[in-house]
Amino acid sequence: MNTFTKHILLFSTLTAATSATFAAPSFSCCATDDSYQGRPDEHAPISVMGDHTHAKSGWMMSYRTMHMDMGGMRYGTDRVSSGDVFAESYSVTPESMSMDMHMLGLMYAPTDKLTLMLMANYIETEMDHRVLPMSAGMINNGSTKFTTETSGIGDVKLGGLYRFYLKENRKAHLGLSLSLPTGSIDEKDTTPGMGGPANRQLPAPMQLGSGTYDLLPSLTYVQQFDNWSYGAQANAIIRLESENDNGYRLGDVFGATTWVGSNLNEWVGINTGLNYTYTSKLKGSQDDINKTMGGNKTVTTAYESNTGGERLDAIFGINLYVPTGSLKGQRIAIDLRLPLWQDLNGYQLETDYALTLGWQMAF
Ligand SMILES: [Cu+2]
Repeated sequence: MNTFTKHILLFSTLTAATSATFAAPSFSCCATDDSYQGRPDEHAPISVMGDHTHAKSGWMMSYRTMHMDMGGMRYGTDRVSSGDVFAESYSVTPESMSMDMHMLGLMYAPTDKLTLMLMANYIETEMDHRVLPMSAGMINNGSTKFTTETSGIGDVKLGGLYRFYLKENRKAHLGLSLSLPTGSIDEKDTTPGMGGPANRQLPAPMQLGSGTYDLLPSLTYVQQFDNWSYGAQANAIIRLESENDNGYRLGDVFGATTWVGSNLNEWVGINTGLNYTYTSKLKGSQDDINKTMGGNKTVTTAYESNTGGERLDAIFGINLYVPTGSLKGQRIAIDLRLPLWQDLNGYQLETDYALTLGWQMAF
């Protein structure tokens, strides 16, 4: 936990320095319904979901695209090589993975206190693997490399945000969404195995959905000052079923995020934050995934011992807001998440970065 404490201290110093450096224009303060609208820092960094509510009869459409890159394996907090993974009797190890997610969102507020949300997404993944050279002839036509890909719609989420607290420049809301198992968990691609490469079921990290109904609760607090604001959110993903149709359920997730936003002028805001995520292990055994092959283990992603862990990310973002004119109410925002620390269970790919770009239009 020592590293963790150091990161927290570093972050506090950074954010304090940021807010002090960027003295920005004055906005009417603060979180009463009208004056709260229309500031770049009215929204959190774009990768934070369910961060804001809308005033009665307000609508918002949004599109976000997220690109995540993972490269190199880890065991706990240590980087390991493909050779290290093979030394643990695995025949195949992932080397890198990328994920692109396109998210369409709709928000509508029937009352000042309640905002309804709907989100659908489209996911594309790609994973590069290395095969134990000694086994390559037998399971992969002699090649030590292969790549798997999947794409399709993910899990649809619907729910609401309820603002239960609003006082001067402080506000808080509770969120509750249900994730429907609309994403496929039956994605296949060509992978090595006994008898050579063939179209086979892919492990859970490459699947497009959880395969279970999941509950997504959240609690968000925001305090707003003349030129800057800060917020905090706790959220979770709780799997409502003990297993999906393929004999497993993904781990539960608990997340905590804090951010500070500062307005440089009426239409540009910068923000920075920290996100901590804990994911528990996958439960159950993945059906149709081979776990032994000629006395060796197969691929690391087939085993539940190589799932779950903790991660701390730094967030750096820019929010653009159009305050007047025909494009009034539109926002474009970008943020970058960089892991400061990751402690993964077993052997897993480490995350290098996640970049999110989004467009939002309120009407
Ligand atoms: Cu919104």
